[in-house]
Amino acid sequence: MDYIDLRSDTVSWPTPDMREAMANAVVGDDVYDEDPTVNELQEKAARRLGKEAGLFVASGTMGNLVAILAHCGRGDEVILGDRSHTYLYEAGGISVLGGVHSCQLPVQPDGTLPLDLIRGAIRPDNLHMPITRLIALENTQGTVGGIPVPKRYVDTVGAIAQEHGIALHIDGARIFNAATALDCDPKDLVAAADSVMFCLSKGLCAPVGSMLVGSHDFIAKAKRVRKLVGGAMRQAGILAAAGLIALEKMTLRLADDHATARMLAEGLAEIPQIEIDLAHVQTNMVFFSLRADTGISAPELAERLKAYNIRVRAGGQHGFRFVTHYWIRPEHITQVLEAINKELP
Ligand code: TLP
Repeated sequence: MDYIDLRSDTVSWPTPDMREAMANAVVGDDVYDEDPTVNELQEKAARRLGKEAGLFVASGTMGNLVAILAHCGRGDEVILGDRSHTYLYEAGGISVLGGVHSCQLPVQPDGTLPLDLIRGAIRPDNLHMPITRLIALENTQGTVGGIPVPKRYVDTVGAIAQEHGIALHIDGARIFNAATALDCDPKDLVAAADSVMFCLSKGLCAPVGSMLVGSHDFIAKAKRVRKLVGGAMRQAGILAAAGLIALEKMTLRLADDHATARMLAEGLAEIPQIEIDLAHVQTNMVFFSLRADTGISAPELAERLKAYNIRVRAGGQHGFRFVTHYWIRPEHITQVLEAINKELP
C-alpha cells in the first residue's frame, strides 16, 4: 500500500496473487448456479466451518441481514449485543427491511452477553410479546477491542438456544482472527451455531465479499433473501477467485497481524501520554486513548499523522482504534510509534 493505514482491516488491498487469480477466474452466471468459482468457494467455506452449505454475499452487512431475515419473520425478535455491529452499524436494516424487533443486552468487556440476561430475555408464549427466534453473537467482538469469545461460551449460548427452540447466528466477520487467538479450529468455535457470517475482505484481503454458512435448508432460504435485497450476482467468480485465496491462504497467517498489534500496543504503553489496557489486545485491534491533559485531541493527532503518510481514525476526543492487517509490517509499527512520539506534546 502507498501509506500506512491503520483505520481498519477493511482498507486492506487484494494481494498480487489475488489480482492474478481474479484475472484468470473461470466464471458463469451465479443466479443459474453456474459459476464454478463461486460454487467452489461456497463448498469450501461451508466445509471449513463444518456446515452443510455456503452462500457468497456482497458484504458483512448483507450477510448478517440475509441471515437474520432468513431466521426471523416480521415481528419476530433477535437477542443481540447493545454494542454489536448489527445493532450499531448496519443502518437498522433488520428492522427497516425485515420488521425484526431487537432485544439488546449489554456487551461485557470480555465480548460476551450475560447468560442470565439471555435466559431472561427469551420471551414466554404470550400474545402481547414478540416471538424470540434468534440469538446473535459477534466473534471477535469489535467494539470492546476485537476480543475473541471462547468456544465454551458459544457452546453454552447454543445450548440455551436449543433448549428454547431458537437459532444461534454468529457475526464472525473476524472468526478466523478469533480462532487464531484462541488456538482452536474455527469449526469447533462455531459448532453450536446455526449460521455464521464471515468476511473475506477485512484481514483476509479479498477486495469484496463475505460468506454465510449453515444447513442446506437455511442457505436455501438465505438465497431467496439475498435475491430480495438485490444481492444475487452474475459472474461473481471474479470476486470468488480472490475469496478462495482469502479462505485457503490468508486465514493461516493472521497470527502475524496479532503480533504486529501486540508490538504496537507495547510501544504505545511506553508513551506516558497514552492509556492502554494491554490485556485487551488479543487479536488485530488496539484500542487506546490520550490522557485528557495531553494538550492535543485525538482528531488533531490523526490529522498531524497524515504528514507521515499514516492514516488513523479517532474515536471521540481522546480515543483511537488502530487495526493491523497484511499490509502493516513491523517496520511500519516502528514508524508509527516514532511519529506519535514526535507529535505528542
Ligand atoms: N466493520 C467495519 C466498520 O463498519 C465498523 C470496521 O471497520 O470494523 N460485522 C463486524 C463485526 C464488522 O466489524 C463489520 C465491519 C461488519 C460486520 C460489516 O462488514 P461490511 O463492512 O463488509 O459490511
